[in-house]
Amino acid sequence: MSALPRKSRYSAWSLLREGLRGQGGWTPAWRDHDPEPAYDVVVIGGGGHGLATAYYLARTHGIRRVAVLEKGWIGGGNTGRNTTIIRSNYFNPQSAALYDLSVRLYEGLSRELNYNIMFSQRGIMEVAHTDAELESMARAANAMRISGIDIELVSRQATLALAPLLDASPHCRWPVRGALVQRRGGTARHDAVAWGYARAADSLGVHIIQGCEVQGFEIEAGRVVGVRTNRGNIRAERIGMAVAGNSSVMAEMAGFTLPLQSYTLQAMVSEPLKPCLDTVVMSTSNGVYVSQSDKGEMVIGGNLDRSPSYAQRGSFRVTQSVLATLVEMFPAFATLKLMRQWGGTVDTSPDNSPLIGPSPLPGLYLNCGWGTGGFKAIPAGGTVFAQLLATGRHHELSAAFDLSRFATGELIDESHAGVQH
Ligand code: FAD
Ligand code: PYC
Repeated sequence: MSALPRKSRYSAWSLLREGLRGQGGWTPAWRDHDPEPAYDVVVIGGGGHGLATAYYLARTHGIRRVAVLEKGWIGGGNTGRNTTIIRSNYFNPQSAALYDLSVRLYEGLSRELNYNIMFSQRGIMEVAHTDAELESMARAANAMRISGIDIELVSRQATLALAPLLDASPHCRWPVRGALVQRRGGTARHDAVAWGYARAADSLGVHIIQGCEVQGFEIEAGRVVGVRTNRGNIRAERIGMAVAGNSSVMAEMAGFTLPLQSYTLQAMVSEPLKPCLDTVVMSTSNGVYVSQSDKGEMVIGGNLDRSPSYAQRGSFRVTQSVLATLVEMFPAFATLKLMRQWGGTVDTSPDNSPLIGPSPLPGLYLNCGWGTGGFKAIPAGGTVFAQLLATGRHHELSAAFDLSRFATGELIDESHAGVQH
């Protein structure tokens, strides 16, 4: 087993004691540090990718003079706003390899971090509503199987058995023809992923610095040597940016542009229900998906709001169309009350694949462009980005995602990889 963060010191008695005396004896899961003048590596962005990168830098590469700079609070970006779907059913072999590494790392993550991330492999399914859709799914399934992904094309009957609340009536709006199912897919608790990596990184000596906004870069002889922040300047040998939703803004500060567009992706949760859906259901053609959280809420999402925006809320038009389609697919949800709706800003690339690799500014490295699907990629993204930052060279799984693909034309088109592209 790898280097472990400290074991839980809390028994049932200590929990009761803390509850009665107001939690005064609990130690924070990670420490608050003031920035030091210099580190070996600075990671900008305290979301899942930034925190995982810092953890693997320390654990795998033994680099412990690492700071994670977060302008707000850790996990307060898309990591804490997403609908937590984890899967590796991607079409291209490069994507399948990267995302499947992530699923495998998720499978061991609670143990690795000694922190319960509540990974629930309840399976994910993409429903086919037409025979043509079923045919493309069959072809996609073959491609995924060649890449070693555990994907199954299942019959209408099996689909309805997995999600009995789907409308199965003969003249329904969205007939169920079958589905693409990945049984190892599922969901995890998003905050726990951020907190687990933060605690583990902290215990290995990483400085997690919240309320620290990067506002510019220090450049000497054409190379970045540090960042300017609201808490002073910090020098570093290498700097990684994992600032989903803000990547283009940060690139502009560094003097280059990225092939990214920023959009709002929204999600909603209903009032809690008794357990009624024990898998994740997605309808790619409708741009709608739903799962049930451990609290019982239906977690609902859909397509991007298609006007570039930095607003973290989304338009009512999209909310309404997602919900209308959901109710057409699941008539039983028609009377559900919606509790909350929110949005996150996602950076999407032209081929819907991430950008990982050196930036045009020497010393600055990119982990961005995950669009609507980067939560599932956190453990793998952290692994490959840590290797890049530690050595200056790509991990074998990240080379294909280098920015240079937009010059060579070697794109990795994943435009059909999710409901929301
Ligand atoms: P973030 O978690 O956004 O972290 C980036 C951090 O950088 C933020 O905390 C931000 O405050 C910080 N930052 C920005 N600028 C600066 C600065 N100048 N200085 C310092 N810090 C800065 N993906 C899936 O795989 N499955 C899903 O089901 C899924 N559902 C989604 C649903 C919604 C509604 C949304 C919005 C996204 C969803 N995603 C999903 C995508 C996923 O959430 C993201 O791809 C992923 O969380 C990106 O992680 P990150 O660590 O790169 O970014
Ligand atoms: O990447 O699986 C995904 C996803 C689902 C909803 C948003 N992203």
